[in-house]
Amino acid sequence: MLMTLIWVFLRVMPVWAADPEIDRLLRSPIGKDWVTNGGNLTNQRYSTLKQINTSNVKQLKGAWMTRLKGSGFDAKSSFEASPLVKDGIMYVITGHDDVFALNAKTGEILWEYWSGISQNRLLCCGWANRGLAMGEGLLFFGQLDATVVALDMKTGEVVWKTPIAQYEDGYSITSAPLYYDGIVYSGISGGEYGVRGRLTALDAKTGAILWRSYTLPEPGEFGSDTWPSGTDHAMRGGAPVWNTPALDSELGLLYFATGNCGPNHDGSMRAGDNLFCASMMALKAKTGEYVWHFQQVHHDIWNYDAASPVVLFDTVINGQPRKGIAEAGHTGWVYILDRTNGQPLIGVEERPVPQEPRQKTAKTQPYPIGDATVPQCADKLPDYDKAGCIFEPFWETPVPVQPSGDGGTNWSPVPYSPETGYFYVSGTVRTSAYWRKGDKEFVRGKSYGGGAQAPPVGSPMSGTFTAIDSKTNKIVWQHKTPYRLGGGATVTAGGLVFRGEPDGNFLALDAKTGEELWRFQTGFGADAPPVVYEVDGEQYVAIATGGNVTQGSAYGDAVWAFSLKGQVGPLWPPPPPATLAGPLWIYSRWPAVLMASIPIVTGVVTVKAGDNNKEYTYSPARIRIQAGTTVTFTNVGELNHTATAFPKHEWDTGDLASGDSKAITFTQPGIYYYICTPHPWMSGQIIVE
Ligand SMILES: [Cu+2]
Repeated sequence: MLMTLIWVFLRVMPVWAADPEIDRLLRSPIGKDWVTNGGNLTNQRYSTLKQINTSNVKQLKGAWMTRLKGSGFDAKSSFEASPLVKDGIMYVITGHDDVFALNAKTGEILWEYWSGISQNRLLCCGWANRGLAMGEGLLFFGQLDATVVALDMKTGEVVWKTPIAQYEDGYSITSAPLYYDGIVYSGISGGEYGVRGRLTALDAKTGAILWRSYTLPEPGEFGSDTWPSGTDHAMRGGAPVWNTPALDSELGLLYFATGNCGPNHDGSMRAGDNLFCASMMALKAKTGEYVWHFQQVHHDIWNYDAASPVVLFDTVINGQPRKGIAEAGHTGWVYILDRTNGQPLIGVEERPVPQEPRQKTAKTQPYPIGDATVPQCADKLPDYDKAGCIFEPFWETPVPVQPSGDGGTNWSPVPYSPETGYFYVSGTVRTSAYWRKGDKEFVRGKSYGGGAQAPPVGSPMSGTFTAIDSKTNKIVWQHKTPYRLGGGATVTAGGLVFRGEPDGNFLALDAKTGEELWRFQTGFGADAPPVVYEVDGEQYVAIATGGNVTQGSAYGDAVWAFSLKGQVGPLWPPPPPATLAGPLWIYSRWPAVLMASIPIVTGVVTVKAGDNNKEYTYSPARIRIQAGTTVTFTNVGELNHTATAFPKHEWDTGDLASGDSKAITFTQPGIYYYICTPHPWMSGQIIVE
């Protein structure tokens, strides 16, 4: 009798949820609030707000711009986060894992959390954090020290911290977590350090680890026959998860994509397809149990990892309603599958590919039916015998291949509009020369690349922005962009696609036609995915502008919000990123990079900042003087500037307001570089003889 009563009670009791309001918002179309990285559980980044639309977007201006106190304002950091907004408060995390709460209407800083994270990190690709999650009054995020942290949303106080892996072994977290129904789901990074990829589920209230689901099988587990038997290569084979998962609450499935195999460019010791590298995966959301996988690249040696967040969408194909999932890869293709079972929705063909027996290359590779968003063959270059197309293998002689492992779609989120049925894909056009570098022992916590890829010096780098029809996987329209695109985009019911550019511009396009409707200079590399929200009846569009190491764009520490009533005008353009590859330009935003191309002037003892209407310049930028000479620095620009010796700080003009001057006498012979502290991409040189 008692048993029956309990059974009846359980049957009629509604399902208990720890945060029913957030769960409901996560399952609903995106409205006033933006409560998770991808907007809701689908990662669609489609906002239903339409106060700002194709007819009035030209009036859009800055509502506010807030600088985040220098957090992540340096050459090693990228600002990749989508701000979250709930009840008029914005939460944003920088590349240094520092979190700020802002008044979403005014930009005023309400509280701040400084991670204090140590500067000695094993990181392949710079300092980055792709965002936050929220639920149960807490904000969740991963840190570069492989720790998941929960802060009190009201105060920014730490509620719990859980290390989910050893950072000393090369693990870090760069992806935004996902919160749903009492669970925080976090990925892991470190594919360049011989890590074992995993998805970790934590109890949102306590931070306790509920389960780990590994993306690399142990001997005997499903998929282990795709690695050489009797070896432990799979245990350090990479397949990290560095994007936010999506979740289908009806199917009870969690989805994500995995990174490259390790070692990245040496497949000689890991014969087989190497599951589950470079794959889309589905797990049971409650238990982490494997449900299905789809591998985009077998036995990857090109760094073609699946890095962009998966997108869930519903569609009708041949008259049948279908539940879709899509992911845009480094390969340049969009992979469109049925999310109930991982089978292709439109079609993927396994085709034979060129072979290199020493690399143990896979015999065939998946070719999705449809169009690629970037060119898939390299141009013939003078110093190389070969020009490789996608899946061209290599050994120890460098072979240029396109797309490169830094090409196609990287971490950039891809929005989907249910109105147009299009995906909006950011792409990078870039060739890499690949080579394997001898046999290399695995050492825990050390780089485990097995070779390298580098863009041939002087080879062009650019971008594409493409609307792909979800029903055909074909290009509807495409923009060729002067710079590599990396920030991703967001689409609205107002018929607009918003996206940034690494030269600082923030753009609104017509979602149907691709026509550019609006453009605004933010003053910093605009390489983060925008978000859309509403406070007190007014719609805003916001973007973090802090540049990106991979795009080589100007760094910053700013968040911009735009509205139709906004009054804040554009800033001066920062220096644009390089469009040709060069040895120092690759991952560097070092100020001395372009110095060699600037003429050296003698007989001049006055240096002007902001001369000739070029705000972010010194002129002349390079002078040669005798020891004992006094040089006068004058600010003839509009903004405050400094001239500060770099990197040793031997001398400094301090802040010069417009019209101010400062004289400095140089007694010690030497070669001095200097930068402007508030605008560190401004640089000059003084040669003292
Ligand atoms: Cu300046």
